[in-house]
Amino acid sequence: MTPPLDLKGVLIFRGLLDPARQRELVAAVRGALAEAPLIRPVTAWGKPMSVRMSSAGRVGWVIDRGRYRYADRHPDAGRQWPAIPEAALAVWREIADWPDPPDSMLINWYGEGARMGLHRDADEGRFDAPVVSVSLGDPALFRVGGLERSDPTASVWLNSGDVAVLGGAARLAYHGIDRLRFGAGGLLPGGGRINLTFRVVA
Ligand code: MD6
Ligand code: FE
Repeated sequence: MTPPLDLKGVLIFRGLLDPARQRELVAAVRGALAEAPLIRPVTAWGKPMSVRMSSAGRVGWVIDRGRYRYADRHPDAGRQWPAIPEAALAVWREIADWPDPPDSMLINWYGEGARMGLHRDADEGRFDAPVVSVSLGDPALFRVGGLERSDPTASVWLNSGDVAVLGGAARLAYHGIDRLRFGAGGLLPGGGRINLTFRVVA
């Protein structure tokens, strides 16, 4: 494997997933979304997010009346989340350097104009395990900073098949998605981007 790009401690494995694996993951994600439909979360500030979300696994990330937490049920469907697809677990095993499977796979869906503001992934209750992130579909401009929101940032375009790992000192680094090159990816008919993030949750 070619060594990863190191962006402020975030490791980026370019092109880790070939097109066949990307398509397999998209099909698996569509299967999960049939059981756990995408939601447009409303932030603590009352603003609907531009990214739509769902989850798979033991727990899923939700915004519940302005509070960010992991819930064992889909808020609308009221059912448990679907299992994390095997094709997705295989990526975690390959790259996470962690003995246990993740508890949750967050599914982020970006349509035209969607973005994600600078944030930290800090709702997991433990931060020793890495967060692993898979990009599928259109290229996205990924920004990484430090442990403080005001720290300087650096950016890189994430392409379909790239895998990013936020671990070690970078586990709680600020990061976000500034914009997409909508329709430039070719993987998803009609354009868009799927981001999968795997988390170990207390
Ligand atoms: C995205 N990613 O790529 C947003 N979080 O669409 C994240 O928010 C993220 O890439 C934790 C770890 C890696 C990530
Ligand atoms: Fe994140």
